[in-house]
Amino acid sequence: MRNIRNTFSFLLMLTVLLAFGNLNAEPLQTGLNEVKVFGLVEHPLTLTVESLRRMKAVEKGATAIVCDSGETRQTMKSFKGVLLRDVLDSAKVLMPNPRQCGEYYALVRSADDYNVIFTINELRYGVAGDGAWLVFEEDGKPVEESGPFMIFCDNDKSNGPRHVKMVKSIEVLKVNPAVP
Ligand SMILES: Nc1nc2c(c(=O)[nH]1)N[C@H]1C(S)=C(S)[C@@H](COP(=O)(O)O)O[C@H]1N2
Ligand SMILES: [Mo]
Repeated sequence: MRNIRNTFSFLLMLTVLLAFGNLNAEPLQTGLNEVKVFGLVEHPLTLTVESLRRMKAVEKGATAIVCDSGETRQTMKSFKGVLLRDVLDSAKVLMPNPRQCGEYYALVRSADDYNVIFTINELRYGVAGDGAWLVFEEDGKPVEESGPFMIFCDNDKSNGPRHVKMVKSIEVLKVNPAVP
């Protein structure tokens, strides 16, 4: 009897602890409070808002997310993020044969499986390198519905299609040849 009572009060305590523990957690909608960077990299990373703040974080002004149709889907007064190129440079892409540099890419995956690739070459040598941001703050606050992390390329002609909300991970991969 005593044992049963002890077990019961233990379970009750555990439930209360878990419930209040959750209330104290950051108010994130998706529960995705980190971005994993892995694959063909020397240093796999687990990025959080705090670790991104310690990187080369930049704040930029008013920006609109414009769909392929021309429709403006979202406007931001400002946003803060780290260049995807800088994220990949800190993970250090493993490329044993530099002649194959054109075959590497970063696959950005989201919680709802809307995924986008950026090639390593376009990030290093093209305009997307200066425009593809891993964003963790918008309008001076944590990114809400689309966050806590999103990636988009602010110099894309239409930046909606390569806007990835609820970013979960960034995988570095090399293309696989198709089987003829
Ligand atoms: N995770 C995720 N990101 C996404 C999408 C999506 O369905 N899931 N839709 C994309 C599209 S097509 C556009 S135009 C922009 C803006 O879409 P929204 O109006 O649904 O936010 O987000 C992009 N990012
Ligand atoms: Mo879109």
